[in-house]
Amino acid sequence: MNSVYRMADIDENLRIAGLRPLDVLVVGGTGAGKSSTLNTLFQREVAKVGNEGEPETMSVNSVRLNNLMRFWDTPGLGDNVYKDKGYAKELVNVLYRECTISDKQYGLIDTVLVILDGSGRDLGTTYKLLNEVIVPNIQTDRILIAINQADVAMKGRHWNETWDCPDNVLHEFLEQKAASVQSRIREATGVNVVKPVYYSAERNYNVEKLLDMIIDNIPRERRQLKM
Ligand SMILES: Nc1nc2c(ncn2[C@@H]2O[C@H](COP(=O)(O)OP(=O)(O)O)[C@@H](O)[C@H]2O)c(=O)[nH]1
Ligand SMILES: [Mg+2]
Repeated sequence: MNSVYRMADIDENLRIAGLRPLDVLVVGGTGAGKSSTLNTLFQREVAKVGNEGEPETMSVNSVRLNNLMRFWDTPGLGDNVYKDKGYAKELVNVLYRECTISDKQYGLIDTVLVILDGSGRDLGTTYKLLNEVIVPNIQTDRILIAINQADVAMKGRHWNETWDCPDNVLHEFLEQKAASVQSRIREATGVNVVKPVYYSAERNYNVEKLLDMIIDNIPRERRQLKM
């Protein structure tokens, strides 16, 4: 992804909100592809990618895409209960981190991007993360959902290797998956999220759609922590 992608739109949306940069917290289960997503967005290795169930991201790190957007990579949820408690605590800490602008305090994180592994069926970890950690600690219209690993959503079948994109069957499957994730999140958490984007960090497929979702949903105002 080009670091000047839709720069004027981002700039304009941030100006309306009085924000700069946009701070995006990236969360999700271990292995969903959070770090891979950042590497693809940045077109270089900004985050360590795990393998064989070995999570690589041990703490919260931030990287700037340009002077308008900053992403916060986090370790995953779902390794074990003990670590999950630590993870939840760390996320809550970040969600309550403050920044000072013109002598006023605001929440540092503007948007939470929840990444799902599109090849898995189990959404339980993500519902738990949303219900227990995210929803209680940030306004729900700041939560965005994205489905990664679109290339292996049907176990690698129906991926068109020539064009490096889904064929019609997989495309239809992904459309339905996005709609069903959206409605299941509504049922499980009560949150009306915008329709999730599906993409593949590994194949660099639809990654611009992921950025579009973030850019088009930039909050209209700074985040108040004390209400
Ligand atoms: N097939 C496929 N594999 C992916 C994709 N994104 C990430 N992976 C793989 O999933 C594993 C976990 O990725 P990682 O970015 O470390 O996940 P994280 O724990 O959420 O940060 C790695 O082996 C990646 O190569 C994708 O879009 N497609
Ligand atoms: Mg990671």
